[in-house]
Amino acid sequence: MALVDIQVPDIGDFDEVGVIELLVKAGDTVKAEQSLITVESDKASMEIPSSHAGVVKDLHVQVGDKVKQGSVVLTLEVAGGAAESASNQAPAPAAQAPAAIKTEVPAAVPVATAASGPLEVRVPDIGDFKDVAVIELLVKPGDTVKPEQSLFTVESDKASMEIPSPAAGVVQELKVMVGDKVNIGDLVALLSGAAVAAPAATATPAVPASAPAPAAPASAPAAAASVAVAVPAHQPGTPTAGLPHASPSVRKFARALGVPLDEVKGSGPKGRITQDDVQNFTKAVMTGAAQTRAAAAKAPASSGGGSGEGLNLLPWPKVDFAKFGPVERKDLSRIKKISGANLHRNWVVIPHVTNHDDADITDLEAFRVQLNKENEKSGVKVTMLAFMIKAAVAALKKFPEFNASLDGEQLVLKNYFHIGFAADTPNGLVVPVIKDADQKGIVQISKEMSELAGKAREGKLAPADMQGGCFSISSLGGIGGRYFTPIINAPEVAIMGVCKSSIEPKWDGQQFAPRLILPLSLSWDHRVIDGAAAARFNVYFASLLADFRRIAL
Ligand code: CAO
Repeated sequence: MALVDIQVPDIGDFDEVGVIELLVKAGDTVKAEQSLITVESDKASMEIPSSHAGVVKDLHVQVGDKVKQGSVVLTLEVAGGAAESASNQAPAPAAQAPAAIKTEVPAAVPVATAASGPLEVRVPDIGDFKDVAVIELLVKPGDTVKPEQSLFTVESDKASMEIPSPAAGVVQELKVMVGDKVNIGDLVALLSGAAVAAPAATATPAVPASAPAPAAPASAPAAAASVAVAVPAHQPGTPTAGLPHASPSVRKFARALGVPLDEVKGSGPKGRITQDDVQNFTKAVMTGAAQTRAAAAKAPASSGGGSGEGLNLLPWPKVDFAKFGPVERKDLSRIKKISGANLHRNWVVIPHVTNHDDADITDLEAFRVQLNKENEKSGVKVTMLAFMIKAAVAALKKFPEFNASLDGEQLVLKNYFHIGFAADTPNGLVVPVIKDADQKGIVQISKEMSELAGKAREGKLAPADMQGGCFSISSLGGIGGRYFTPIINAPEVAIMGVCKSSIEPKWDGQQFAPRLILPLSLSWDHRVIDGAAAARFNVYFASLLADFRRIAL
């Protein structure tokens, strides 16, 4: 047995760095290259690895200490001769190991493509590595990022590193995917609206001194500065805003355990998540003291806290269809993939009930036809759906629990009236939303609906066109059918489905009279709404369509 002092190696451009995490304790057995402590400067965090295998005898640093090259981190008891042979193969620890340092690397190198164009983000000098694999994307197109915010994680056989953004901006495009291999200089992302931080900062290497400074293209800092444009305001609440603060090794550890890091509370400096935090979170979940959000979503709070068994379904049948006849395969459209996943969740999570009813729209249809004749030249066709949107607003005002969303064990009651309508498009179903329908007239609603339906068919709806809905209407009236069960568009709690109206004989007290009858199918969330309220909602909604003057009462 021999004792070896493990020292801080050459950590590049830093005088003194703070110890922010101890990754081992006295008595631990460590392998060569295993990380011992994490240090952090104002530019980067790094893990200091062990140059030898052995057992930790004494730790010489504590969290909060400042260390620099040559500081003794700990004393290791190594197997006889190993110390000698290790030091025979390589210089003293202080001089070795830079290649094994796990580090958050300098901000990716920005390259301006044009004065007004997006900023090209390239892989900076990440040290002695070639062909490192992208293992995690930490942002997605549309995300607003801050300077130094990590964009993605790469991993070689020795280290995992997070590549930070060189500037604030909006991620316009990601040029890499998980599994891709990257090298210094590779284009990884385009940032729009980017304003580059002080060029000196992006050019300063935060890697071991043995690695050359980031090979920024000659024009980079100056050109980057010249593209500085208005930086989009940082939007709290966007997914990137809450990116968990953790070192690469803690991220790796959490990934290995399947722990959702964004749900772990960090106890380290500046809220940094430590390995202990991840362990404690895991313990809490295992003992039932805590629940992950994914588990909570499977068993919503109002169902009693998630003690239910899983669905325990049979596997999906795997059939070789070609055995039975010719087939062709087609990818699902992007909209179908997204809406399918949402519909599936809503159907499985929400206890749906559907009440069917009828509305006599004889007079309303006559009025609508007359209106359209009068306004033939206006170019706006008043639709039955516009009247239904107005009737829905009145019904939501009368029955506020229909204009609500569940948030855990609370009901969020809305004082605004945004009504979505299902639109059938060649690529699938979308639900554009008429905002503030309570403040708009029938003609304006008809006009907006026709514009939104047109945009939907052309695939030009913006996300904002489909957000904020309180209640939805799905009309199959132009197509056919009698009744159906619409799926609630979560987090809304009810949806009105309408089918094709038809003339039916109705008893008026003395005789049968031909009336135009509209079939209604109201699906509602039984966690929020009761059957009696749903029946009342339908009766009221139908009464408004039967005599639209009631809407003014
Ligand atoms: N009963 C009888 N006829 C009706 C009707 C009803 N309930 N609703 C509409 N119609 C008539 C219209 O008057 C129109 O007739 P004219 O051309 O003679 O004037 C015709 O049907 C076509 O109407 P439309 O469908 O173009 O207009 P709309 O306002 O009724 O609907 C929109 C617009 C965007 C909702 C519709 O085009 C659409 O996409 N519907 C499908 C929604 C859907 O897919 N729902 C299912 C969701 S669950 O998978």
